[in-house]
Amino acid sequence: MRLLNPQKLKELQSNPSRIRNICILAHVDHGKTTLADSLVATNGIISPKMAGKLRYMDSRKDEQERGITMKSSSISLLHSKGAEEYLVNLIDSPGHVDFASEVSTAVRLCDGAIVVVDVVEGVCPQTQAALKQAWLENIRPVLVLNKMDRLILEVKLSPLDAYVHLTQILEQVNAVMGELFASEILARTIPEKPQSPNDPDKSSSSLYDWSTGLEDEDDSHLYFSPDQGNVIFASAMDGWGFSIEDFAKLYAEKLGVNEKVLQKTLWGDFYLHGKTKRVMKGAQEKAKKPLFVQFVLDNLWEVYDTVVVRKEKDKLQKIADSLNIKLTVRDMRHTDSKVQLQALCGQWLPLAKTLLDMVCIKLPAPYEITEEKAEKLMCSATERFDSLPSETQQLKSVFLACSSDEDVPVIVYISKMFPMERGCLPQYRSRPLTAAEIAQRREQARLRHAQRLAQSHDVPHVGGCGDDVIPMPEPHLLSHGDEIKTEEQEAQEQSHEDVFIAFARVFSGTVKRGQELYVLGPKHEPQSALEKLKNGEIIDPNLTLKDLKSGQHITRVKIDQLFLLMGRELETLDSVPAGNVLGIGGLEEHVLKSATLASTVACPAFTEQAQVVVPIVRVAVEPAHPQDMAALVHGLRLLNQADACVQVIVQETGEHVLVTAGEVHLQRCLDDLRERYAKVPINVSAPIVPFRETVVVPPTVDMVNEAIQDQSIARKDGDTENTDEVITMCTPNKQSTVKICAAPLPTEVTSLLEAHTELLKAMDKHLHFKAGHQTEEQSSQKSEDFPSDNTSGNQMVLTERTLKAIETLKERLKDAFSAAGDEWKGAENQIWSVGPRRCGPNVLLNRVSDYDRPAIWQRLHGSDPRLEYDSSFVNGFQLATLAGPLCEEPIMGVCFIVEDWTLADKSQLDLLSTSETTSGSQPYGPFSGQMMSAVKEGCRRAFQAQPQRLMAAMYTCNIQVNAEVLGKMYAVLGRRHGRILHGDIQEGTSTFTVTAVLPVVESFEFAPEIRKQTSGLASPQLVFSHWEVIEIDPFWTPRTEEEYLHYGEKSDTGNRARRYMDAVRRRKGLAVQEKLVEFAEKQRTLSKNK
Ligand SMILES: Nc1nc2c(ncn2[C@@H]2O[C@H](COP(=O)(O)OP(=O)(O)OP(=O)(O)O)[C@@H](O)[C@H]2O)c(=O)[nH]1
Ligand SMILES: [Mg+2]
Repeated sequence: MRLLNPQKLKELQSNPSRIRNICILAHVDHGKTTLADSLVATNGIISPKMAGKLRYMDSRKDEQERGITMKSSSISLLHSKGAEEYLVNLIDSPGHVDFASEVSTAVRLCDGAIVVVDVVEGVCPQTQAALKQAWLENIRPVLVLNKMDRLILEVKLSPLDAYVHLTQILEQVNAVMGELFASEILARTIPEKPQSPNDPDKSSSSLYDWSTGLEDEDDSHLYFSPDQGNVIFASAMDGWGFSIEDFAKLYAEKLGVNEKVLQKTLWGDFYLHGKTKRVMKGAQEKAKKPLFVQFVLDNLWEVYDTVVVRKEKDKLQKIADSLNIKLTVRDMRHTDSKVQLQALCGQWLPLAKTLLDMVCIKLPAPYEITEEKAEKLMCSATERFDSLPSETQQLKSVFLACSSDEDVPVIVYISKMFPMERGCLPQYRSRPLTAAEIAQRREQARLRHAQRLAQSHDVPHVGGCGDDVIPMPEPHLLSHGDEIKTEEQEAQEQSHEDVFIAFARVFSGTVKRGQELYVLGPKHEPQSALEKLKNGEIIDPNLTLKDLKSGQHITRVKIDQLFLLMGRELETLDSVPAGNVLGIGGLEEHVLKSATLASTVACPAFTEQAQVVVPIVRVAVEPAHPQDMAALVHGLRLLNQADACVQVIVQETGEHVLVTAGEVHLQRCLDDLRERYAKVPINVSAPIVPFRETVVVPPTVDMVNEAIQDQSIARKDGDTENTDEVITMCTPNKQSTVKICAAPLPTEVTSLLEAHTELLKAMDKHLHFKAGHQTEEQSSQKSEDFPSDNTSGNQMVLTERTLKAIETLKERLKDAFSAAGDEWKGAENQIWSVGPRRCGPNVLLNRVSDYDRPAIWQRLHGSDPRLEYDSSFVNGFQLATLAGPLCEEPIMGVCFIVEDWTLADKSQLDLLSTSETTSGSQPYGPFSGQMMSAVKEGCRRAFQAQPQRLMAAMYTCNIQVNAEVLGKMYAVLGRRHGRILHGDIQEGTSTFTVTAVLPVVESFEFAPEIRKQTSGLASPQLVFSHWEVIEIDPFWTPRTEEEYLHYGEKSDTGNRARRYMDAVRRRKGLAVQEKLVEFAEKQRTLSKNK
């Protein structure tokens, strides 16, 4: 029974106040999909009896098998709240960190979220991540405290203990919200008067009192609290859930207390005074039962005790009667007591109704989109909204209006493309035949039968004549029959083919079939597009994505298929008004992963979805049979389109590399590739894990913790050339000399740079942009670097906030440098460049006494002749940091200090270059190139002159284990070079929550192993956390007596860093120093000995 009929759907869709777009967010396994089942069951799509078991939204086979959700999917539900009807577009999202990008795609389309927390596990890393994502997208959350049944049956808490436990969990969730709020306020607070950089009193910004901003802001609306009506206590599996309101209503009558009062006091430190029957404060102090325990939890515990533990059926009947609930005879007879419990609680405290009611009341409708959110969608955080062209700025009001009128611009955002078997599309689905069609088919069948009969009569007669003529059926019949067959076959084949459906939301206007819209790619910029259009350029309607040249981001498309998303199915629609989530077909050729559809090119591309996971696990793939290469390439293309997080890279070597978020994600990608997209067997390389290279201060103890007497021993022996730390490099034509040395950057500086990559990128882009656009005159006029006035028009694109962030970063770097020691003082003003890619965690420091070059904070200006080659110098440094000498992995945390840079006279240089060109022989190539390679080589050698180390990417993981298997878990972690950061026992249980770090390179098969070792009790979530130095010199071999004693002559167990390094070098085809045969012995031939 479907409650949604097309007419009603249309009505609801065009009334934004009756639409709610929501998603369910939580840590993995906290019960999102189970909860979604309950909601889906209210619409009769699945039977209420199956709700919680079916996990309807997990439509993929592997999702069902593994029991985890891997993609976000949407379903439209009808909900009646009293007389009002609502259309709820519900998106179920995955909780596993590997699929965090799917959460981003879901959150982008929603206005509200249901955050689910397992009350036994509490707030977990992904809960925090989900709350943060919701926060960043400005969507309002409500909270479901799920799995309450586990507190009763599994952990066996008393109602009072459970109450205390629940308050703690609420506190944890609210702490996360508070933190988000505080960080937002701190980032938003700008010092009252933006200071111009020439302000002598510059340092006062660091004295700004941050706390004032926090105190002024009202944050009470932000927190979850049952008395605010935004918290539900539930057991999704048993199908019940309630809010404080439900019980307040119930008891207001019974106790004769005002309902409003009860609503405010049923949760919290209140108790009922026995004699006066009045609600009093201070339950804890007076050791009284809080109201919540007395009236809510006690009852629940009692029901579970009676029905599930003691299984007293007659008492169950009594409870049912007292609650006015009818239990069917069938339920009562059932041997599984959970069935009776579900029947009872499902009627007593209906989860779906309570939750959907709350969604309709507490979560905003699409037209309530805030101005802040609209700006956030249209303009990235580092740029100023008012730097957008005025046509674009005007569109903000269109977002806010959420109107579906004919004359407003159409704006649709596509957050991902998802695959669907063609056969599942409504137009291919077999539908029940109408009576007329059945009659027609019957008639056709009768005709065919009659003809066949007639022929069979004819055949013997013809044959009897001895004629060779073979009876042929009527020509038109034959062709008709054949046609049917081939058509059917084709349809069969086609039905297994995948088509891509865009997962989208209409933000303004109405999309209709047949309408023509612009497809704006993620890099589209309205400014340049508008200019081009004004210059008479038109966009060819036949263009598709693959025809686009660089700099082009727009195609045009005629909308052909619109769908209502119904979980595993789609329903065809003719038009969709603003505020709705929908599916759009036929855009494969136009959209790669995400895009904006609009009726005007003034619409900006929506800002990128927050990427929360760092894709870190790579593999190289190749077809098992070389002739399948084309199929693999095609498959990779489809996979890339279908998955927001996956990256497909073709390396220079021709290798196809897949970059994925983690092991589970990788596995899913490979399965998809094999079975769905490429449909050919493929070979997969061992996972490729990135490393970083760095230098450290010379160690003082050796591998067996003995003090090193002679520092030169610690260095590579025999390498006399490298003992000098300052490297002098000359360009091949001897016109320029640089002196460079390397040193480890203070850790604080490295982490600051690492944390502000985006900011550095924005700054670099801005400075380059400005440098490129400014005339000599302008640049000499303006000495300030980031003018905070808006006089320079559209060139001034960085927001106040970004400017302030840059200022803050500089201040913090200054602090970090001065804390690191005297030799670093003032280094922030000597930063020549950061790298690699002009935004990385390495610094090029200008300590050339006579080269007065502005630091990165400012635009390049001055008259030094060396400035001409400055960019070559910087590029040399960028190249050097991109691939280090150990195994060509990027460098991290290294400071390259340039001590000296001399350049021959300009006249001499000019002379040289002209003589080179005239004579036609350029022995060393252009000078800028020479400069670049000299710097690159200098950096590399300076790096090698220091004690070098590899850095490994580290995962953190939270593991919840029972005390009994704790030892085994430690053993597994130890074997994989992991470390425990801290471990806590959870109150009232024997469960330990352990936080550990573990190198990514050692993490493969970690989850299955730990599950095996702990008999399935622990299942870790691995999240990339940071880079860590591996404390072993990759070139180390035993040198001292003790080391020989401890590690043996070959030290084949000791050097982990060497092993990693060699593996990388081997993979990259670099030379590896190793002996294939060591201590060779002549082998005996066994057979001769017999
Ligand atoms: N005891 C109990 N178990 C529950 C409850 N809700 C869900 N579960 C169980 O928890 C497990 C995970 O449930 P799912 O609904 O798949 O969890 P999920 O949050 O969708 O998981 P992902 O999508 O993989 O992140 C299943 O085995 C459910 O049966 C509940 O209220 N009580
Ligand atoms: Mg799920």
